[in-house]
Amino acid sequence: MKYFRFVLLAMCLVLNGGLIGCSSSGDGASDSDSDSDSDSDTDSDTDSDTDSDTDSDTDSDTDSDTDSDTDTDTAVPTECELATPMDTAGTFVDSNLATPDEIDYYSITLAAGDFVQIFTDIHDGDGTPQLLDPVITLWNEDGTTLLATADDQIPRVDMDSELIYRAPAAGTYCVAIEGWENWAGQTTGTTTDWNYSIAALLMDPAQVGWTTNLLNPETETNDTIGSANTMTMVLGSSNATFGRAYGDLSGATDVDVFTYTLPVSAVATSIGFYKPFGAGAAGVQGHGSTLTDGMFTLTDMSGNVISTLDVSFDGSDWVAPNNPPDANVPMAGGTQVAVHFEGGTGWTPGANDFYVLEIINQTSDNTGEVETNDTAGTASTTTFAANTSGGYSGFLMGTIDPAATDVDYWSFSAVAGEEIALACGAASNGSGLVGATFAIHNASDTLIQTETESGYDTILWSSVTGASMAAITVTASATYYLVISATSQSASMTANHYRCGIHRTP
Ligand SMILES: [Ca+2]
Ligand SMILES: [Ca+2]
Ligand SMILES: [Ca+2]
Ligand SMILES: [Ca+2]
Repeated sequence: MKYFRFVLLAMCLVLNGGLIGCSSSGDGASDSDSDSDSDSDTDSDTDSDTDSDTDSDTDSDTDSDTDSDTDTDTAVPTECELATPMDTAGTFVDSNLATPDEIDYYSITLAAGDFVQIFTDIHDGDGTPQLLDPVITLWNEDGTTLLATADDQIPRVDMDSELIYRAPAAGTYCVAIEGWENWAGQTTGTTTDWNYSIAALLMDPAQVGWTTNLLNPETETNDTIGSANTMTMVLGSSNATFGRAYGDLSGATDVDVFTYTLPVSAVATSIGFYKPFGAGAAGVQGHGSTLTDGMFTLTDMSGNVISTLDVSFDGSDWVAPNNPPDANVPMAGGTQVAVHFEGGTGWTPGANDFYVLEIINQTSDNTGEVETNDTAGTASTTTFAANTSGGYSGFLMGTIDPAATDVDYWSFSAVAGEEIALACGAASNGSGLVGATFAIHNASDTLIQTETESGYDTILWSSVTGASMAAITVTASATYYLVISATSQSASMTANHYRCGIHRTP
C-alpha cells in the first residue's frame, strides 16, 4: 500500500536514524537488528547469481502475446491457462509490462507441502518512483481461486515484493505480477519503467540459492522438547546467528518445537513472525496462510517459560504499520532454548495453516541500565549517537524487577526547541511486564507526558501516522528523564525487560 509505505519509511528514518532495516527497531531495539536483517537479505543476492541464465528473452515474447488480448479481464485471469512456465530454482525471468494495466502470468509446479518464495528484483532501495512497483498474486492453476496477494516484504527494505506460500496440494499454480497502481485500482501512477525480474525458489535446504543453514523446515513428530527439531543457524556479522523455522499446523493439537543454542557471545534472542503475516492480514490478503492466530513460547530446556507472544494476524496486534510484534529477549550466551509454535487464542484449524519464524541471536544490544536508578538523582545515563535524520538517537533497555516496586530513571540532555520522539516496548517485545508505563519528566522531575502499554499496543510518540501519542517539543535546554515502571509481572513467563529508543530532532 502506497500509504503505508510512506509511513513506514518515515518511521524507519525517525526511529532508526536512517539505518537500514525497519524490523524490530520500531520498538527501540538496537542497531544490531538491522545488521542481522541485512544479512538475511543475502538470499536474494545469491539468487541473482542464477540471473545469468538467459531464458528470459523467450519468456518476454510469450508475455506480449498473452497480454495483448485482455487488458480488461484482470478480475478473472483466464491468462493463467496460457501462463509461461517458470522454474522453482530461482532463475529470474526478465520481462516488462506493456501497459499500466497489464498483468503477466507465470506457472510454477509444486509438490504437496512445498514452501516456495516468489520474489521480484527491481529496486535496490526506495526513492526511485519511476521504476515499476510490483505486486505478486498467486492463483490456482486456472485462475479461478485467489490464493494470496502480497505487496512489499517484511521487513520492508524497498518496493520489491516477496510472497511465501505453502502448497497444500501437488499441482500447477499461477503467479501474476502487476504494478501497484493497477493492483490498487488506481488509474494513474508515476511509473515510467515497466521492466521487471521475477523468480520462484523452493524453500528446501537442498535447493541451490539459499544460504547454508538458514532454512529449518519442521519434521514431525516434534511436539515436545524431547522430540524437537534442532535448528541450524547462519553465522552473520559480529557472530550473530539467524535462521528460519517453518512448517504447518496439522490439526488443533499440533505443536511444533524447535531448539537452538545461542552463540557464546550472544546477549539476546529475537523471534519474529515472518513473512506469511506481513504485508497484509492473514489469508489471501497476504501470503495465503489460513492461520488466523499464532503463538510462540520461548522456554529453557526444562520447559520453564521465558517469553511468549500470542498474536492475531488481523493487524489488531501490529506494533507498527505492517509490523507484527516480535520477542527481543535478553539471554545469556551459550544458552540452549526451545521455541514452541502453536495456534494462538481464537484460532481454529484451517486448510493451510503454515507459518515462518525468523530467529536472530544478537551479539550486541541496547545500553543496559545500572541499578540502583530509582530516582532522578541516580538515573542511568542514555547514550546518544547522531542519526541520519540530522538528530540523535539513544537506545536503552532494562528490567523492572520486581514489578510494582522497581522504577527506572534514564537521564538525557535536550536542547530547547528539540522534538523528542519515543518508541518503547515491553509486552510487545515478549516481556511479561504488565502495565509497563513510560513517562518523560522535566529537570524538576515533574511529569510531562506518560503512556501505559496495553496488550501489544504501540508506544510511539511521534508525528508519523500510527503514532500512539505526539512527540514532545522541549522548551528549555536541560536534563530530562525517561521513567519506567510496571504494575505487575505475568505469572506465565519470566521475561521482565523493556526496550526504548529516544530520538531527538533539532
Ligand atoms: Ca507441524
Ligand atoms: Ca508438531
Ligand atoms: Ca530496573
Ligand atoms: Ca530501578
